[in-house]
Amino acid sequence: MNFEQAWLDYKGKAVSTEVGEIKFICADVQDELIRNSVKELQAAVKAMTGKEPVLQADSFESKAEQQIESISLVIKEGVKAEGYRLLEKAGQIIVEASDSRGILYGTFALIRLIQAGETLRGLHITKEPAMPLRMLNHWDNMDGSIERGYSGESFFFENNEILVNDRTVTYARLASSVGINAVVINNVNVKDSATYLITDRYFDQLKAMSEIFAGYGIKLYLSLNYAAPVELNELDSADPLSEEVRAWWKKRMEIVFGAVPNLGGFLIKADSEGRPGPFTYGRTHADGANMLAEAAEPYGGLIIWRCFVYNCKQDWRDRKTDRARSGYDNFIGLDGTFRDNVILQIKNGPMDFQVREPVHPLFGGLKKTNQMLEVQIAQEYTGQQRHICYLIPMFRQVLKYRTYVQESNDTVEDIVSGRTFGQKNCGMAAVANTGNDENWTGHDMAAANLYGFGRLAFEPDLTAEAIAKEWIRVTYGVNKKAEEILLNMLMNSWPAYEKYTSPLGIGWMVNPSVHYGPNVDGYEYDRWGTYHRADHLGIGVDRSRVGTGYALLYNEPNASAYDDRERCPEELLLFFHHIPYTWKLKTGKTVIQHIYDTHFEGVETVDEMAAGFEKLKGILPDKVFERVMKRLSHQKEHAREWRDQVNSYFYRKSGIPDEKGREIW
Ligand code: GCV
Repeated sequence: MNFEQAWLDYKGKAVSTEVGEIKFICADVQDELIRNSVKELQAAVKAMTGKEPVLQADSFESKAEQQIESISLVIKEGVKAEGYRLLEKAGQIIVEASDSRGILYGTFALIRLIQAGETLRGLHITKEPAMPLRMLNHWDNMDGSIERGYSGESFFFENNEILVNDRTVTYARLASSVGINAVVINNVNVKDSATYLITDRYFDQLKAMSEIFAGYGIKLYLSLNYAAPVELNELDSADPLSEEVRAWWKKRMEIVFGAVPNLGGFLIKADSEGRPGPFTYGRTHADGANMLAEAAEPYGGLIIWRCFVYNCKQDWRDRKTDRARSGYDNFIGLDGTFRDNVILQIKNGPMDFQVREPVHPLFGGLKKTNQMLEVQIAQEYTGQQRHICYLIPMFRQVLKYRTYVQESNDTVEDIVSGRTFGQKNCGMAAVANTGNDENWTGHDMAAANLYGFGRLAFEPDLTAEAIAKEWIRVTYGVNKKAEEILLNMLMNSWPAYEKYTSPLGIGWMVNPSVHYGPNVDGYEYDRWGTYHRADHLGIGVDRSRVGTGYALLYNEPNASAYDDRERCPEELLLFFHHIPYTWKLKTGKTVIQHIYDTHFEGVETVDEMAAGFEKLKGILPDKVFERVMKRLSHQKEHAREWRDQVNSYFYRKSGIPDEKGREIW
């Protein structure tokens, strides 16, 4: 299948005027990453100017200081690992870094500047990545399907085989161009053939893939089946304290790390949604994770252990069990018991990637454990890449959230960057939104989330707006009108989606299993622990001290604020409290009126987005325009469906009419 180059399509892009003069690239290309940096630069400059710069080994003394004639890639101490410096001196552009990954990131940064038409004169920029691990988690299955995939099939797997081809290389280029340095290629729900990824059935292809990744500074990771010794028919137990099981994993790790160079380690979903884990043997998550970590340790391997553990067979009548508590309750008592090469991977919120959730209380709860933040750019609950929903503003809010785990350096960003506890094994992972669609992400606008995630993990101080602007420029060139319209669409998209879907932090209200489209009671009488508890008087889950007590899992002052319905941030009000429809919000509106108003407003914003986008006909490539327009018309219609179902449901429950007398069914 054909595929596009997304933001690495350099043709026809606006260019800094100085670039036309670049004749030479100077670099010592012993290292593959530097070779790839040079290749990228040559291709970029050629596509943008028509002239390919010549590679020369020696550094270049500019003779004509008036022009910028060369770009030099230089390994030099001075910037932190993986960081880079960009300088312009007497007509020479220098990309400096202390390692070759830094050179690669610096090169891509330079290309971005050129694409965005920035001047290169007087360039003096130093950047160092905030987070050590900047990771993509693909939920790709080996039959080619993708769990929660909305952009076609997998480009890693097909018919239980691993695919290694041109697309692998372009993928690696795209990922590394935004600073991604780790990729898990298979679904965390490891079943069937995927269990065999750690056997010689797949080593040749894995090796080939991992070598391509290595050339772009990316470590390959695999999701692991916790019960592999049993499911591979080699042992009859996976008990983490059994000597036989421990020896099995030691041998297995020796074999896998020996066969697949550049393997970073493993991601594990255990005792969650039917996946096997140490609970089967009466053991803890620490027992399980540490067993694997000990086995992987000689090879520098990391064990990334997910905290998404909850009872998915709850009785909806039970008001005491609270799914939101479960990640915390399962892991907090294990703080400090994990080996140094274990990282706990924690979803941004305690439920499951809803349009609005509080920050997971394990951030700020755990003090002696390596932690990673998991977000989802696959838009499972946020419009499935048929609706526009630019998620970087949400991720940034999560990163900037103060946990009060200590007086300063206490934000989620501080924790996952290693600043809070001095940990080096930490970072941020996103569930990927790619597939084998021509444009990689199904919705062209969803590429902003892929791009933005990498950029944010590298530089969390960039604003969501700055990232969006940058993405627009590098993808569609510098065009004022396109920038204004697309930026507006992206920045309004998450607020709009929140408005026309579930209100005030309550979440869910989607069709079970597919998680698309409105169904207010879809999960109300189900076993998944995801309820809104609406009756004729009010709505919301009481998670205060007199409810499930979840609010008190936070450090002060967050705990008291969440616990108190008067002080609870209103966007989370129904997550924490059961509130009467007549309750007055700070805007002066009642909860019910807020529900009606936001649902009408959300739809209006989508209409405005679509009207704005229509003006880009002839400005964006036709193909892109058609694809986005088609999705926007679906979004317009589908947002109305959300609005009407949610508004009608609450009107019928409460019997309270809309003050503005609009049509409610
Ligand atoms: C990979 C949610 C999704 C599942 C997913 C799970 C997880 O429940 O709906 O498809 O499984 O999260 O994160 O493990």
